Amino acid sequence: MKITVIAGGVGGARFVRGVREHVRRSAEEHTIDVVVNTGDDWWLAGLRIWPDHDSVLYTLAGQNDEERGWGRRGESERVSAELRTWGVTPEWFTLGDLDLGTHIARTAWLRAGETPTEVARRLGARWDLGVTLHPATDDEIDTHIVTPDGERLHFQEWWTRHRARMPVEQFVQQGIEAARPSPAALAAIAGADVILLAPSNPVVSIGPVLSIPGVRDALAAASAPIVGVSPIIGGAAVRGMAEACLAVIDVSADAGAVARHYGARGAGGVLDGWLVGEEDAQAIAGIEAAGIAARAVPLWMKDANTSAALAADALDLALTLADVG
Ligand code: FO1
Repeated sequence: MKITVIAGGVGGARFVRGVREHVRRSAEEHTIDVVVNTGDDWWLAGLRIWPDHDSVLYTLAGQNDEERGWGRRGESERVSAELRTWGVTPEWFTLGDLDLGTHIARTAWLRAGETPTEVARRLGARWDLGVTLHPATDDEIDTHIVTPDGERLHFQEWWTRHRARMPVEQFVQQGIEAARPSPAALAAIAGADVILLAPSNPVVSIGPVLSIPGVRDALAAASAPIVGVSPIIGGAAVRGMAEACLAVIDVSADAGAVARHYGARGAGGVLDGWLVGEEDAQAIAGIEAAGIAARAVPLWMKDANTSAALAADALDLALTLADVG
């Protein structure tokens, strides 16, 4: 079975790890393609940083810092101190020594003319990930926030320096109008037997992927059922600051509202099915009324078992929908 996951950062990485774990436990042949968000990406100290991609890469490689949720395990910060002293990186954004290795290699390949898709292939080849990572687009679509008084800030500054506390008028993906989905991302969507939306931030992780001209059409045309997993459990985001982001686009932080935000595929949206936490079972009626099949299952990904079980639940709903589709 060909599984394609649309994912962002930490929550997405954990979910993809669960899908891989489930697949490893099942006898059937599977491939897993991950279409990863590039809206978090930015240039810093002349290096191209891919936070969401690197979260998935390091997590699947077993090289991630599980506590911090980003960067490499066993990291040191000798060069980072020098970069700060030279003033090329700010106090509020740390590039660890091992992590710098990734950014320098990536930037060297990009400067040599390789596409982000090709660079992602090279980075992933170093470890036995069990999945293939595809940047959603080979174009730059860096997310910026626009404050109520019109000031523009890269998402990373808002997120890491201001911890999402600075008021936001709107999120914009800079350059989105001219962006196109990467050919690999389109192939992963068109060729999938099942498409899953990871429980990533709907606004700054899944949102930018869906805003790339052509992605929504590709999802609408996909023969695979599309099932998403709620990033909100019991009215609160599992990680990160999804509530702050949802408030900006006037979507309430609840499992049903996020499903309706994505919309039913039959009504111009992207979802056929949606998983909510057992705590949110009362949301199911409203989700089904919007034309989206829904189930309440355990959503907390505490370890390999719970992550694999969540993946199994998502695939099970997708296959049920494929049968009736
Ligand atoms: N997040 C922080 O809160 N502080 C940091 O200093 C920081 C550095 C960093 C370096 C590389 C990288 O790939 C991610 C990094 N992050 C940091 C996390 C990043 O801002 C977030 O993971 C995503 O952009 C949000 O999903």
